[in-house]
Amino acid sequence: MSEKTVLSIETLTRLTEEIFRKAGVSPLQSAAVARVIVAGERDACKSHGVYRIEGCLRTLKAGKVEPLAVPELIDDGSGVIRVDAKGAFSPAAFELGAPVLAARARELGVAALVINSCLHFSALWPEIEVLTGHGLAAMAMCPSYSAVAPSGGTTALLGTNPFAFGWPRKDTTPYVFDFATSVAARGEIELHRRAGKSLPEGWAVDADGKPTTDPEAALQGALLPFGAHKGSSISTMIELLAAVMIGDLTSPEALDYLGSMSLLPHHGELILAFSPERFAAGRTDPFARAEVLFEAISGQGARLPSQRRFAARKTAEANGITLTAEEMEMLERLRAGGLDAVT
Ligand code: NDP
Ligand code: PYC
Repeated sequence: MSEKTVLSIETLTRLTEEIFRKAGVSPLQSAAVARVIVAGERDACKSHGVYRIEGCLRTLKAGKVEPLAVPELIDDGSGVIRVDAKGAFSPAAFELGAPVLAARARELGVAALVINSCLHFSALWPEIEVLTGHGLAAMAMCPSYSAVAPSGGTTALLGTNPFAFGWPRKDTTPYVFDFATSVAARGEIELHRRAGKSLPEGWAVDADGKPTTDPEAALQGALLPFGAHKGSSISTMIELLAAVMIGDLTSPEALDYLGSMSLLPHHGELILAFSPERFAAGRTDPFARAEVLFEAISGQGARLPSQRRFAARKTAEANGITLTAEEMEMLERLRAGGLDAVT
């Protein structure tokens, strides 16, 4: 069994930030990116934790992300707030727009944050939790790049297009789900390949459109949408709302721009925030009624989404984050070598 290393959340955050700064990324961008990556590792979301650092640096080396760009807020006082990420990583753009989005949603009842022109590599739940932290319900979605065949098709066209939702709860963690609209995120397939593990049946087809459980063949072929035509339709909706509607790249266009799925995708994101009190307008208490629903779900023995994640967070906060010898070797290699260490 390989040796494990335990790092505190603060130490891993500092190390991740240092890797990005040494690679030429601005302090603003490095700090925001490190917060999101370490949140993924802390919450045991391995497909969007430290494993993503190398892909970010590879994309930087290929000149497909702007390391020094400063995101710009464009706010005309309406319900649509915009942040132009100017080709940089998405987390700093979100951090700039989120307080304005929250204030506007409380003022108007509903508001949207559009992020344009960003490199997007992260999970969406960190953003959702910022908004539930303001007592708001929230949704977030974005395209990625063509990796998923539409239901009934055989060739990669749609992105793995994540969709996330959150509902605030008093005195406990929020209700949050966040999933790819493919059966699994592409990051999961890459982790299976690295670990030499087969995929479960029904996740992917090979380059000839035939079902496969070989992760390498799946990466050359296409993933499948979750729930057949249902996931395929939700994924198409995300292409329409979070790419076409906001004037940004769709998944096929993002792949054309990059030329390779070994890099991370450039496109936009759409985040919606709702004030439950404003929508309920005093008819009922939306928070109390939501609790009745959550209790009925848990009462059947079903678990709420994000419960696994919140449990992992508790453990990491108490005991630190455990990394494998391979993960530590990768972090040290990138810290020492910067962009030269990336192939
Ligand atoms: P999973 O299938 O692992 O999990 C999806 C969600 O379902 C989580 O909220 C999870 O909660 C919940 N869940 C899992 N099992 C159960 C269960 N038995 N009962 C109730 N809830 C459950 O995620 P994916 O592989 O689809 O996606 C992983 C991540 O990848 C997401 O965070 C997504 O944002 C990200 N992603 C990002 C992309 C991008 O372009 N930026 C593209 C695609 C994906 P829990 O965590 O507690 O298990
Ligand atoms: O895991 O599918 C994925 C993914 C694509 C871009 C970022 N994550």
